[in-house]
Amino acid sequence: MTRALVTGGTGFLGAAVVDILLARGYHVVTTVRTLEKAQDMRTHFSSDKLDFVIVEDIAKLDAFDKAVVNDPPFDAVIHTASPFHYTINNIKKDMIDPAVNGTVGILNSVKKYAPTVKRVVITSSFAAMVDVNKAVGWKWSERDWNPVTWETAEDPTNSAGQAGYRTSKALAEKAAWEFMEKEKPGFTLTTLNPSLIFGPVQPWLRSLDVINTSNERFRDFISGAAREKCPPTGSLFWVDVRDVALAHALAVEKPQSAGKRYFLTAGNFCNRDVVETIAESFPELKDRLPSGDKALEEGSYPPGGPKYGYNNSASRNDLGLEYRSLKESVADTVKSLQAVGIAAQ
Ligand SMILES: *[C@@H]1O[C@H](CO)[C@@H](O)[C@H](O)[C@H]1NC(C)=O
Ligand SMILES: *[C@@H]1O[C@H](CO)[C@@H](O)[C@H](O)[C@H]1NC(C)=O
Ligand SMILES: CC(=O)N[C@H]1CO[C@H](CO)[C@@H](O)[C@@H]1O
Repeated sequence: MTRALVTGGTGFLGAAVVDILLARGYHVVTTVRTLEKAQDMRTHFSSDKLDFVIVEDIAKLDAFDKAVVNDPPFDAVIHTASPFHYTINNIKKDMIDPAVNGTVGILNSVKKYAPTVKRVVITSSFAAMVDVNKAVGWKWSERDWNPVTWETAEDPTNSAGQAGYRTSKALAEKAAWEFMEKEKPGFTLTTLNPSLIFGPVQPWLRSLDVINTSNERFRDFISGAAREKCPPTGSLFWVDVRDVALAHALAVEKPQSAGKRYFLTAGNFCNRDVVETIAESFPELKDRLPSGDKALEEGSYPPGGPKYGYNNSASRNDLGLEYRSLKESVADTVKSLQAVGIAAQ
């Protein structure tokens, strides 16, 4: 049995990672900010498979010193915890510190206190790959790096709004690879770089905060909030949360993933596709959805279709990942949101 520490297990992605690890027979300990956060999850899984450890503030460099120590000891650590929202007051304090210190901090703690750990997997992001200078038509893959540095992060255009999130993820992933290079610890690192994540929320995540940045467009579609006007798509690529979660397990299990980063995406999408897929699968929701070319205009691909390509073959070949279709993902997302009571049915 593999014993794994998962950080951020009550987040949208972290919960899916815990779910899939337990299904694969792992013993899992997950970090939570408060024990209350763990209550709902506790009722879902028996305590001989799943445990909790409190880590209040992931931005503290020694935050994980105690959490990485377990009896029996861990074989693997999966770090999914990182802030993901665009409401930032202080970019350094609210975004960059938690992301970078959390990442370097956990690597340090594992090196110092958890010598049995052989594999560490970190959730990075497409945000750590984005380079706005890439020409239209570029084919994105894990070879691409966001060019931001600590110096350029000081420039407000690199740290306001969405750029702040991208900067924090890029600097955190760079710091992780620098740590590996410099410290040469006894474990290997794999980073995973998912694009925008859709997909069902775990049934034990009942509160509104699970909607968050990833699924908020679905809430607006099925509640009728976007009926008059489809919001702009805002992202190039999407991927289902269950595929991203499985990739974390596979990265622990497959030796060929050691020392690599992987771009995780199922492909291009636009909001118009999402709306039309919802209408097809849930005809009863039709009058809440934006309809007609005028209402759907902003959510459509630019004329000629998606402007950027992608290459996800490393994730398919090395990890053996097969990506779910948009139709399946959208249908399951809507059902899961209805099941947790988001937007009346
Ligand atoms: C994050 O780490 C830096 C040093 O790398 C330190 O100056 C800063 O105080 C840390 N932030 C927190 C919240 O501990
Ligand atoms: C796609 O990525 C794989 C793995 O990195 C690489 O071997 C292959 O050449 C790439 N294919 C194209 C068409 O760019
Ligand atoms: C779990 C999680 O990341 N929750 C965040 C969702 O987004 C709001 C802001 O819109 C944050 O306050 C939560 O922390």
